[in-house]
Amino acid sequence: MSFHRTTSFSLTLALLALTLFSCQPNGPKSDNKTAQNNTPTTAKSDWWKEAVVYQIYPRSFQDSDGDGLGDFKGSISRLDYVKNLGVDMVWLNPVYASPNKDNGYDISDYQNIMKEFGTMEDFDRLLNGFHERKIKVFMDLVVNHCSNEHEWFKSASASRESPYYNYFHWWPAENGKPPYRWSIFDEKGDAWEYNKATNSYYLHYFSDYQPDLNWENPKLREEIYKMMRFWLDKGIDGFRLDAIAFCSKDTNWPPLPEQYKGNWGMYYANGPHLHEYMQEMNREVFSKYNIATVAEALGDVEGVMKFVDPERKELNMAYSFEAIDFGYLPKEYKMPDPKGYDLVAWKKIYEKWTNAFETKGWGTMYLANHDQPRMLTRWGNDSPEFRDVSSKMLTTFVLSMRGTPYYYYGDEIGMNNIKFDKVEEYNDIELLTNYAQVKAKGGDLKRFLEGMKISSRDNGRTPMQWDNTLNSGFSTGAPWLKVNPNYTTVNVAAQQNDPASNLNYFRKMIQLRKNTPALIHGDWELIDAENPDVFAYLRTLDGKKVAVFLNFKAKQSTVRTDLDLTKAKVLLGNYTDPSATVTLRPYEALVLEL
Ligand code: TEU
Repeated sequence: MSFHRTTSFSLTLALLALTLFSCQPNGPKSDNKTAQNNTPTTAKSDWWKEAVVYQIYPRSFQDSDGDGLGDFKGSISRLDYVKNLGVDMVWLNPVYASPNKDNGYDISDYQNIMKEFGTMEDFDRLLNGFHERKIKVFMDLVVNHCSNEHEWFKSASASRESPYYNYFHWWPAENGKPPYRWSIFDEKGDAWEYNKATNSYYLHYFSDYQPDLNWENPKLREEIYKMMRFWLDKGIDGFRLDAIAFCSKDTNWPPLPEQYKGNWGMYYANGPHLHEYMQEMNREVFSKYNIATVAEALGDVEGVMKFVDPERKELNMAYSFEAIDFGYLPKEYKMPDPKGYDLVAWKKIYEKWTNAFETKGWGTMYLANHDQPRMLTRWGNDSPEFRDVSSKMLTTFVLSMRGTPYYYYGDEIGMNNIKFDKVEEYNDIELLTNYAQVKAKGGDLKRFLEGMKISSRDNGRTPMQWDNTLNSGFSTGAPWLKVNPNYTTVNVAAQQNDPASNLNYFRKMIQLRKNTPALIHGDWELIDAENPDVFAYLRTLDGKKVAVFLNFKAKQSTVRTDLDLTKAKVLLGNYTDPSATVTLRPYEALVLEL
């Protein structure tokens, strides 16, 4: 008896201590601190496998103060909207202090908030608001590089004696010109930038405003882990690790291997210590929290598997680029092939990636994000006749594949590319760099801008279309990027109460995924793989079979299959009167229980 009393007394004390410890004056209480189960597993209980992720680009979601830029107070006013979508997790694009040369992907202070978005208190309220609605939050973390306005870089670039000099990669000028390295956002395409004060060159794989951090320095890594713990202790539920595949470098800077010429990103993405660092990060940080992590991972199936193979104890998920980068003409800046894309070849890419994670690891599924154009324009058909059905068809695709779906804000109402005519209308550093390069080479600028109408990143960054009032209800001031003029008809208010709308279709499709374990965990197998018009597959779990037929063309198309549809039940379709058939109307989507 007395033993029990003592035990319960100490338990009460322990609980009290724990409560006091985890109560932060400004922040929400951390609820992510259960130790991560690191045993190799493909267990069905890993919550992030069953989650639907909704990506919010806060700069374009909702403005509250009329400065034309989205902010936290604005996002807070839309919490119930997000809740009512039925999503489980939100990915927030970077919200840290930043001079915004690359819209937050150039961080000047990792533990502070971008002033345009609000304060840390506002962030805490937003995080709390999501948690109260049982929605988890992923932070986007950019640690391959920081901003040239970060205190570390300011100090490092002032003197070689700075304690932060070795937080970056330098090439001393007395050794001559540095060995060539390619930069994605540099007009000259040169990743080394000369710095007078230190008489050395610093490395930047992105723009010269984004110096690469030196991961080879253990002190830098420890700083990063400490900063990650700061956010996790606040209670955030995971990280999307931006450009993380680039963090390890071969600091002997050998000449680029011949096979990577023209595809240098792939070479940079597989540095010699990359996976040691990921394992260290897991040991030092991730393993201590019940969170989810996703890498922006370039590379082939084997390379990406290394991030997500549970036995390696690195990250949970990764997304890759092969399918999303498909269908562009080679040797041009994302110029879509005017002949369209080859659906059979595209399906094979999905087959390869989906099967790769069948027994080990876990995949992701997305058709758009802040680095991509709108999925409706790129992969569907945004003409007035087909925008509605083709948008719903793509939503069906994203939410019926194996792998955690990442769905981009605005796609649920069928937002499409704005297709700017003039370069002055764009904001994106990538486009402006590429434009300057084409111009410098005397290239065809008109052709470049035509291609950008389909592929530029700004197409996916225009403000959310809430209603048909001024600036789509996004802001009372001039928006930082133009609102798509079709907001007068394509908006949330117009779709909210219409049961046949895109928005309500998205909600239904989420519920269907949640109520149909075969859509989440089931085997995945292509049906009629060589069909040039239809993307069809079968999901099977414990004897339960669900077939998904997606017509990707603006014409009637037929699925060739031996599957018996006589007893099939339509679980969902994007036309008002769907029936279980192999003959599909333009862009028709059918989810059938067999
Ligand atoms: O993107 C990393 C990356 O590799 C990009 O170059 C990507 O391939 C490109 O945007 C496609 O057009 C991440 C972020 O997602 C992106 O927004 C940033 O601009 C970039 O890192 C630099 O931080």
